[in-house]
Amino acid sequence: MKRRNFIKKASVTGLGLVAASSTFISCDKTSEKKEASMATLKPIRPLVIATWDTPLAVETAAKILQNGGSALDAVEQGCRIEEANEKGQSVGKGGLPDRDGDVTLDACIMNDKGDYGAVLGVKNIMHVISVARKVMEDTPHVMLVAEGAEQFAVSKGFKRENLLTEASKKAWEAWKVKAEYKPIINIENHDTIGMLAIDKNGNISGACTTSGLAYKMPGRVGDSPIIGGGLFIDNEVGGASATGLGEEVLKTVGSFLIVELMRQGKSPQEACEIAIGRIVNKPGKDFKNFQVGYIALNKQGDIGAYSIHEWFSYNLFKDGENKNIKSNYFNKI
Ligand code: SD4
Repeated sequence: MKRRNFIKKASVTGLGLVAASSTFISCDKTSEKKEASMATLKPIRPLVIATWDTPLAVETAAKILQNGGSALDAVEQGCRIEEANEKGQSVGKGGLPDRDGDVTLDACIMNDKGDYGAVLGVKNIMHVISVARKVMEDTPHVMLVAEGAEQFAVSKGFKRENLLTEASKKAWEAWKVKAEYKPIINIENHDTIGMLAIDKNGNISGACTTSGLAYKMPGRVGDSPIIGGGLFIDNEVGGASATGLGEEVLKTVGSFLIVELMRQGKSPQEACEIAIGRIVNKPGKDFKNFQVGYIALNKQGDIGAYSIHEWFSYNLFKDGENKNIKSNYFNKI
């Protein structure tokens, strides 16, 4: 469609173009390419997508966007809901501990300018997503780990608290009886939260927060706080986030891969499927006993989700509705 016609059609159908042209300029500055990308634009409305069954977190983020807030504030506040939810045993307070009984948290956040902040292996601080934001905004660094991150958090006014709830302590004590160390497929439909959002200006940010694998080796860190692994945002293109066995996500740099595939023209759904394919199609890869799930969105507000096994779902706030949706998956036995 010619640009002139598209704009005419948009105004007839009442579509609001959030088309500050600078938002859509990509590396390729030829006018034809720009015209083509303009023609595929849909109206951008506040949109939030998050891993698993996380309705309250998504609703919290969506409210911020509906009130004109930024995608960055939305994803931070959304993730804080899960961090404070003691029933969720993979995130924040109530997270399952490592082998030694210590709850250690990982988180990262990325804004529309491509800035990034992360904390790894942090004990005693519940809202690590906000500590990650402080790393991004108040330090010249991108990552702080363990005691250094905890000290930094305390210096910024975060309070130390015990993150091991009675329920998680009991589960750990039961695990210790056999102390079998193997990652399991999540079938509880609730886990690490990765969240992506587009605000009214069409800007994208993302966040990811987790307590990592249950009963992990002390010091083990997965994909969730690693740029390009558990999360990647490129405001010209879109964003992606991961959940599941972090080692497999990291070995394929999953979220970065998805965003780069979208940059090359793949839809978010196609990109998620290719990224899962990179894992399961490795020669001899036995993927039966682990799960990986991806979510993605692009600049136009199209979304994608795909996992290795069944049971992965995501919460989506779009067009004013907040829904939990079952993801499509690879292993249809
Ligand atoms: C990790 N990816 O630490 C996280 C764990 C997770 O669903 O997402 N579990 O490997």
